Amino acid sequence: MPPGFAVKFLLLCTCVRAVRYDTEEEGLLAMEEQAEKEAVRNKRLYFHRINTYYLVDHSTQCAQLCRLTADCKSYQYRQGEQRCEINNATMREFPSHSKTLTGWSYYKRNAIAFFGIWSPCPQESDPCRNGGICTSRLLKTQQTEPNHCRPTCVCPAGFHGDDCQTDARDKVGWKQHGLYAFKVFSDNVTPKRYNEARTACADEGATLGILKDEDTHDFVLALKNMTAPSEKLWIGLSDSEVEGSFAWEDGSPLGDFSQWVPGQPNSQSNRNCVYITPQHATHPSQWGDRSCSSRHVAAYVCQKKLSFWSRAKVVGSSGSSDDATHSADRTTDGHSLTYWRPDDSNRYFNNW
Ligand SMILES: [Ca+2]
Repeated sequence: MPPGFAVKFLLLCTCVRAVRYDTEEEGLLAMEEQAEKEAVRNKRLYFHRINTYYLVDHSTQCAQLCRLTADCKSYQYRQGEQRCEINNATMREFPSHSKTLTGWSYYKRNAIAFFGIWSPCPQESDPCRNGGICTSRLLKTQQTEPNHCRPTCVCPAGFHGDDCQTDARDKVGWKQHGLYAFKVFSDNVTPKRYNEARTACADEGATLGILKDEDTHDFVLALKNMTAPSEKLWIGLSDSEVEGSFAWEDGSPLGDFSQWVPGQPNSQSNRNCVYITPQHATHPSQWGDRSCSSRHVAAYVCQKKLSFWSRAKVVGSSGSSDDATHSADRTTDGHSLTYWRPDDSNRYFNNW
């Protein structure tokens, strides 16, 4: 540990009020510039990945995740996928394990000069599980964050809960596919109408499944065929808003991908909701439109986004919990160096 780091760390955890970080953004920009100079473009290291994080919208965040992971020796980031991979080895150690792959950038752990902007938690007060990493948020000035000695857990995709203790990837039927978890529900005794299925998904913190590509479609079909192969299945697609103009539940129009049964949709104003046909149908596992109030569709699929940040626990510097819990959604202010902002505060959280 460099000597300067230890000093900064001590200052952080004793909450010394005199510490000011007016130049945090300049600091980040300088670090980012330096790191980008050291990036190895279009390279990815294989076989040494110890964690993957999604929804990481900047390489600097990936640097932080590496920095806060004890075993991290290198990291790689793909902007297009907002994907950050943490490795416990370097390309220099395993040159034959690196491959050329467009879009990836590879960095050594120390690509970013580090001067205490981010701090790990003391081990004794680290509540994070399942690969979650613990960090203290640190903000621009002492005025904007009076309680800056608060470790929070950053959960890998697929985990959530205060301490990243909940594994959402494979629990009670939810299965992870990319950034989402899907679950097929079925009840052929009291089948749900489309809107009832939509409400049932909302009760799960989810939406009806959005199957914009073949990969996702096949994934959902596999789920369906495990639990409800003989049922029809509502998906989150309808033309209720504008007849003939099908749109997904997220508001986006039906794109290039579709799996209509030949002759469907038959564009009737009383057939606005889309289902997938049963496995034994004449045209198995394809799409048809039918009345949204039909009770002949006994299954539906819900999806929910797996959050990179979920609920972040706030603990005191002594390690004791307090009641404050920050829902750390990503900010929407468009600032490239702004990461997440707890939504229970209107202060100038510009970091985490
Ligand atoms: Ca219609």
